[in-house]
Amino acid sequence: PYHDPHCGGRQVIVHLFEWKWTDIAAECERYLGSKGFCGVQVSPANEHRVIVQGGDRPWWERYQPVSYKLVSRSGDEAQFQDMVNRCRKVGVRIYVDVVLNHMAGLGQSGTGTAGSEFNSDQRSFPGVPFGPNDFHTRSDCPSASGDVDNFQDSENVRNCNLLGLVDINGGTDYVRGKQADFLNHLIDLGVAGFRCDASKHIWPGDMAGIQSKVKDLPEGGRPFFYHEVSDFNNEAIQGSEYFGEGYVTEFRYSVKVKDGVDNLDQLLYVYDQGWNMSPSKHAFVYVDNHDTQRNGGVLTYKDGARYKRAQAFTLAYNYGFTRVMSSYYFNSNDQGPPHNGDLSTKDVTINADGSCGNGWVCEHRWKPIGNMARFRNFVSSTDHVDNWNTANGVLSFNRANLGFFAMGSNNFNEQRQTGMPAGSYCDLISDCKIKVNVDGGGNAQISPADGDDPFVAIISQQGY
Ligand code: LAG
Ligand code: CA
Repeated sequence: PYHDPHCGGRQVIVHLFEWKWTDIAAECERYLGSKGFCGVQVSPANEHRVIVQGGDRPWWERYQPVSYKLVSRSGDEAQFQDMVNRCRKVGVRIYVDVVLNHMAGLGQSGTGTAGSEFNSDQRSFPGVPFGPNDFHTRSDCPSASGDVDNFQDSENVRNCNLLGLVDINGGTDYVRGKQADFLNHLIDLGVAGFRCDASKHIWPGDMAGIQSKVKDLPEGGRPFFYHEVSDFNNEAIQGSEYFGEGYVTEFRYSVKVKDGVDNLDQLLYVYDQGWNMSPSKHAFVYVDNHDTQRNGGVLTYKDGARYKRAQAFTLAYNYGFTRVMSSYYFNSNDQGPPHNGDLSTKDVTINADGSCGNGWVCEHRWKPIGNMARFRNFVSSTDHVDNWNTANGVLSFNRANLGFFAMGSNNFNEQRQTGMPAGSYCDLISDCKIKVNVDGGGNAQISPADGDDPFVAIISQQGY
């Protein structure tokens, strides 16, 4: 019931990490709408701590909520509303990262981004309001330190303080009501769903209790929910515990796809049931996210061509619901978004060649990534992958007779079976700079428009 993203059949969400609401609105209008993106995952929209260290504001201050007022580093409520409206006009929905497991860290007090006071040690958050009764107590948590420190014990994982962040008790009607009010307010403003932060640390029954108080969207249907749960088959908590509550992030996919980009035959097994990976209909998949791109073990924008291969393949293949990461350049893990002298976030600027400036990477504008959204939208009505071929280091396959995709590590020129009806098709990767001619037997000569981007993608959609 929580699996419809409500974006008219579109299939790709982009995480515009740390972008301001004004920039997201502009990006919907100038790029995302026309490229066929379903929606944008936005950084937490609610009031959070302000943390200044070494002349910078780390990105992670937004994972320390102070209240559910919609004033954050990305903008205020009026700007948020304007973003939702403008994106929606071009067919793009907003999905909000909601932090429901905890409030700010222990030992902290002061004023949040909306001016609300707070004191974590006293469990005092008058901006909600939450008080001591709304948090797990020392006796709820079996760990010696009070922190989450034993992932083999679900009481420890769910009742203790994650990273010292004071842990909300989602077991009461009051707390569930306050959190549902927050989500319902966002629905009133026109959002289509939620990325739920740290769901592993929230009892599935509490999550279900909150979600049952969340209303349908005004146009009908349940909001789209996807839950952040990392599961590598070695802890007490399994992603499958949350299947009833929405999609679940599939961290194992990011590892599998990294292994596959340099070993193309491995890619066929990227959904590895031997690893107990989630079935496609429950799996929320991505090459990297804002945490894993800092923690290592996955491909990121820093990997260049290999990253493009992993991301283009992910969008072409038939596994899961896909999210694309869009980053800013960083050297240290704590480094916040590009900022002005007063530490406010810099605007996203667009260069003449379509890339971004001011320190923003904009992976979603890289051609083999952004131009694959249309491909995934069109082929999603089939679950088939046919004519898998990895000869000469070039992977190609088709999705029934709807689309054909090929990629290599270098420029290539290959004769391939495309599975497509005879015709002349636009190469999506190059914005139709070249055509691919398929003969009556489904065969075509395949060569990228630009050897620096060794990909070809075609679809049998009218007009392409
Ligand atoms: C998440 N998903 O389940 C977020 O994706 C992840 O980015 C969040 O951690 C985490 N859960 C909690 O919402 C991030 C940073 C942490 C940071 C935390 C709170 O990765 O490093 O912790 O946000 O700001 C920071 C300090 C810790 C400290 C804590 C409390 O790094 O050392 O203990 O604050 O003061
Ligand atoms: Ca918890």
